[in-house]
Amino acid sequence: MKKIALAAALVAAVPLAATPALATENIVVAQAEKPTGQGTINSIDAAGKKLNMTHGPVAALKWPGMTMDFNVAPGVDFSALKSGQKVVFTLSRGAGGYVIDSIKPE
Ligand SMILES: [Cu+2]
Repeated sequence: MKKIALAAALVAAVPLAATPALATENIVVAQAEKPTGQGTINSIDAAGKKLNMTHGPVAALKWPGMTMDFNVAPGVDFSALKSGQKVVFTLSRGAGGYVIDSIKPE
């Protein structure tokens, strides 16, 4: 009877061991589908690679609409953008929080 009890304990342990791998997969999926939003640019700091925007809700991050400053990822060309313009954008997570990694006129 003792052997059977040990086997049952080993089987029961397998799902626990698999849990970290599943969690990692979920994180990869979340990164592949970038949070997307719409907004209106209030001001642009091209040299500082920043802008201020009033954006609508970002469902993927459960963000409500708000006005805030954003850092813009290196390599993003926003020279065609201007204050007052309506845009669509995607975000990616950087070391200091979310940054705009693509942005274009709506
Ligand atoms: Cu915000």
